[in-house]
Parts: sequence; C-alpha cells; structure tokens
Amino acid sequence: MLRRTLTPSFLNLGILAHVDAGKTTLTERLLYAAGVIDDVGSVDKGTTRTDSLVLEQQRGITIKSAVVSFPVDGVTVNLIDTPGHPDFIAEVERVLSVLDGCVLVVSAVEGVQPQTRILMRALERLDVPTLLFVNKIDRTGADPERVLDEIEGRLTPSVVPMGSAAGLGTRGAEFAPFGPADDDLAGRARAGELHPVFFGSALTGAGVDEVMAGIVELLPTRAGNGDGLLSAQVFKIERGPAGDRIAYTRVFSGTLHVRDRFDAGKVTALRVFADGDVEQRDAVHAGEIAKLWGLGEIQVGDWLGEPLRGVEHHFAPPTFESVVAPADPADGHSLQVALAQLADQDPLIGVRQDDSRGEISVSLYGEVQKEVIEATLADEYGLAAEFRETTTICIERPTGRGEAVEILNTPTNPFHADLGLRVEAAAPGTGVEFRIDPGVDHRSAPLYVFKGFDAFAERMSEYVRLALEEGLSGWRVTDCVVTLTQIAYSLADGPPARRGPMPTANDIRKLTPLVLMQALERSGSTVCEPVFRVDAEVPTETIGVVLAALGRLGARAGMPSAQRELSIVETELAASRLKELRRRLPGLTGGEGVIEAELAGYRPVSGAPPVRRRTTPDPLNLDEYLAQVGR
Ligand SMILES: Nc1nc2c(ncn2[C@@H]2O[C@H](COP(=O)(O)OP(=O)(O)OP(=O)(O)O)[C@@H](O)[C@H]2O)c(=O)[nH]1
Ligand SMILES: [Mg+2]
Repeated sequence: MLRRTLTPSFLNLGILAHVDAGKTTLTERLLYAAGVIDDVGSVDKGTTRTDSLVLEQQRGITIKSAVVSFPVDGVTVNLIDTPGHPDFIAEVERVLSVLDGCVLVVSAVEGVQPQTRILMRALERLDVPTLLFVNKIDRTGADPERVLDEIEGRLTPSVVPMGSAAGLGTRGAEFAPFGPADDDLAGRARAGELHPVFFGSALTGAGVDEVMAGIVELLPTRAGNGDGLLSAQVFKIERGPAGDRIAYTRVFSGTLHVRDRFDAGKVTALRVFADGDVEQRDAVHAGEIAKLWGLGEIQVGDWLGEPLRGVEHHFAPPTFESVVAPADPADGHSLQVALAQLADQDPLIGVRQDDSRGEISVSLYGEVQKEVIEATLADEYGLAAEFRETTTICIERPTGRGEAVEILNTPTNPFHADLGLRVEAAAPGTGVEFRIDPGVDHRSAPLYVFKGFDAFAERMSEYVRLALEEGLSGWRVTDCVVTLTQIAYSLADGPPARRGPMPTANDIRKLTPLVLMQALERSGSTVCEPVFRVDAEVPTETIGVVLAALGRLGARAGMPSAQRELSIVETELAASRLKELRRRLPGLTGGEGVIEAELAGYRPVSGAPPVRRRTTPDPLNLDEYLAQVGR
C-alpha cells in the first residue's frame, strides 16, 4: 500500500549579485511577503534584518553572509543574503557549497557586471539551479530588454523570461507574468538546465510575489529525512557576545543532536532558523541549516560525520597584502591574537607572522576589506592598528624540472629516511599535484607510522603543499607536479648503511622541505604577478586622456565602445599598474570614471623579481634550518 507521510521540506537559497544590486532589499521584501515581518526595513536607514552588523548599517553594504528563514507553501526557505562587493567574495565562496538553489540579482540599470559573470560561472560549475531577478525597474534608466540581451550574451543563453515589465523608470513600474510555468519548464529549471528570469523592484515590491512563487515552484526543495549517516558542513563561524564560537552548519544527510561529540568538541546547544527568527531544538535533520554551540575547535569548511567532498575553491585567492602594526607598540600581542581570531572566522584572511621582525601581514582582496578589518579591530577589540602600504602577492612557478635526493646517515640528513622528490612545471592554473612514481616500492615507505600506503601518500602530499608555501623568492609555489621518486628508512637491525633509529612522521615532515627546495633550486622558479582584466567606464569626452594614460602604464587597450556620454575601455593590467590607474582615474575623468577589475591570471614580472621575506626556516640554509626545526 502506498502511504504518504508528510515530511517537512526545505530549500537553502542563496541571494547572489554584484554590489548594490538589491539583494538585501529583496531579502527584506521576501520576508515581508512571507508574512514573517510587519514592516519592510531599508538598507539606507540601516534597518534591514540581514545587514545586522553596525559596520554594515553605517556603510550600507553587506559584509557578512546572513541566514534568515521563512515559510512558503509548506516549504521552509533558509535564505542566505550574501555580500556583493568583490572584497568579500570569500563569504560567497563558503556559502556556495550549501545551496539548493539561488536567485541571482541583476540591476535593470547597471546590467551584467564582471562580478555577475564570476558568480554565474561558479553557480554553473556547481550545478546550482538559479533564477534571475532583474531588479530596479522603477529606476530612471531601467532597460530590462537590454539587460535580458546582456544576460543571454554574457551570462547564459539558457534563459526563459517569465513575463515583461511595464511603466519602466517610475514608482508604478510593474511586472506582468506571461502565465503559469508548465511542468516541463519547472522540471528543467529545477535541474538547473534553464534559468527563469523575473523583472521587478525590490524597493516597491513589483514582481516580488512572482519570484516568491518561482522560488518554490522552479527550484528544488529537499525533504527533511533524517535517516542515514550524518554528513554536515560548517560554512560560517560567528563569535557570540561571550567570545563563544557559533558554527553555521548545513546538514546534508542524517541527524545531528545536541550532545553529539566530534573532534572539534561537543554540541552544547543547537538552533534552527524559523519564521524570521531562530528556534531552540534538540536535533537537526538533513536539508536544514543550524547554528551550533560548543564546537570550540571548529573551522569553516569542516565536516561533521562523513565528508561528502574535499575543499574546493571557486574564486581567485586574494592578490594583495599589507603589514599591520599597532598604533601603540605595547599592543603587539593583542593585535596578533585579534587577527588570529578574525582569520579563524574568515579562512581567507591569511595572516603571516614574521617573528624575526615582529611583523604581521594580512592578505587582502582590496581596500574596502582593509577598512573593514581596521574598523573591526577598533570596534570589537579596542585596538588602533595601522596598515602600511598595500603590496601585491606574487606566485612562483617552477621554470623547468629539478630533482633532489637526501640519503639517510649522511651529514646533510639527520632524519633517518631517504627521500627523493622531483618538481616539474605544469600548465598555469593547475595548482599543485602530488604523485608517487610507479617504480617506488610501497614497502619501502615507513608505513608503520602512517597506517598504510594511502595515508602515507596523503600526508606526503600535505607536507609537499606546506613546503611549497614559500618558494625560492618567498612566494607560494604553484602550477607544478611534484613526484616522490625514492623513499626508505633506517632500522635498528638493518645493514650498516641503513642502521639507525626508525623515523617518526616528524622526520618525514621536516625532511620534505629540505629535499623539495633543492629540487626547486635546480628547476629554477619564475616569479609571476597577478594580472587583471579591467573594464573602465569613463565619460566619452575623457576617453582620449584615459587611453593616453593607459598607454603610459604599458597597457594595450581595446577599441573603446562608446555609449553616448559613457564609453567602456577594456584592457589588462598588472596589479601594481592597476593601483596606479585607480589613483589617477578620478583626476583624469573629473571623478566620473569607474573601474571593474577581475583577476585574469599570473604573468612573469618584468625586471628583477620581488623577494618576500620568509616566515619559516629556510631549508636551503641547512645549519639555520636544522637549528630552527630541530632534529
Ligand atoms: N530604485 C531602487 N533602488 C533599489 C532597489 N533595490 C535596492 N535599491 C537600492 O539600492 C541600494 C543597494 O541596495 P542593497 O539591497 O543594499 O543591495 P545589495 O545587493 O544587498 O548590496 P551589497 O550587499 O552591499 O552588495 C540601496 O540604496 C537600495 O535602497 C530597487 O528595486 N529600486
Ligand atoms: Mg546586501
């Protein structure tokens, strides 16, 4: 007999867009339409539910992702409002892996922006079913038809407009739906094959009811079945008023209970999102998002229970860094602690500690992120900090191929093991790949320390990655293949040349950089700097001076596309030149020029390669290395 049980269903929905497109305003409208709030808050007055941080309200931009929940047609929608400013892309990155669906917002005036393309590419790569909302049809200059063309031409051809907009550019602008979506369309939208497009205004509410209906009809909902093995992932960490860690967690399968124990700690309390608020519970099931207390050691990206996949990066890493110094030298230690805490909540705030100089440097996406870190240090930690000049983070790529071996019981190797490694250049963008030469006899690896060959290979790969954090010029080494060519270890009853204590995991860990850096020295490395694809939108009458300035910066600009008063110039610029252009543009364009930049890749620096001071012992200086890492 077929029995229908009423299981609750969920939809974890991301709201993504370029900066200022209207995500937070739309979120507010959806909450209002769902009946969970009685008044629509305003970004401009700092009264929205999701821009709850003081800094967000002061600046009128979203800095952190925020979760808020509402019911529609029996479905609990957990909506995640994300920041659109490119400096906070790390926040979006972490949210992506927990989404069932997404609404991508595009402004009917500004249209498709470079950031919109970056987001859409990531959503497509992850197969996240996505609806589009063309917002701000009430604003002067709104041109939904043009924006629809841009979407088809620059984002994805698989779009289906769900209606049309009328009364453009006025408060009375309205969305007129074509009619209900048929089953075929709904099925294909839920599978992510088609992207329905709505038009409207988050400010006036036009089109919002239709998007609301579309969210549950055209995006996939998940039944909250708590059977099966637990698999849950932490995507955001917040510090409570008492400094406690609160882990935002998406449960993919199974059930998570209060008092469950994990490596990171024991769950002491659990809350889920409901009706615009949070609600205390004892357990949370597959499909849901919860806030967990008590996991003192938890990190963003960690899995509770069975991991479903590894760590994935969907966006480019930060390309700038800056040394941070306390205004009062006595605050050095407090600053270090505060920055470590911030980096903990935000794994893409990379903190580098140079003990020999007592300096801390922070990796950055841009100036706005820098200002936010500065303000956070002041507001939350009472620390006045100064950022020195922002510099570019380069990378190193092996130039060719190099190999090195260290043999045990020789003067240069106190680590009781033989290790041979080869490093070879690989295609740009491929990262670091670790391999083991097929000729290596598995039994010659110290398997007793690592509990099997797979575990050994995994740890070796980790040691290799760590060693490559600082290359010959101090930059992270990437785009290469590292191959283990030789491994052996000493034994108490081995033949004389192999006689000695058996190595520990630490021996292998400390030996790896020693061998790898010698291999890299033989291959040589090329320091490469980030290069950006730049769109500069400038008043047409200033195009001549802008092109001349680009020429002086060594940039080859394409043909400018003139759109009456404004023209767009596309070009590519190295990070340092981009900074120079940003500095000069206001003067050249009477303050009217706007720049959008997207990382295009890395190119060898011209001239002498910049060197970054190492923060870890230099394996190529054997005495110093051994003195610092110990045997
Ligand atoms: N005229 C008009 N203004 C809008 C509309 N939606 C949002 N705005 C305004 O646009 C500005 C940005 O809105 P937000 O909702 O903060 O945009 P956001 O996408 O959340 O911005 P970030 O989170 O900082 O990326 C605010 O001044 C809003 O009042 C709309 O439909 N029409
Ligand atoms: Mg916002």
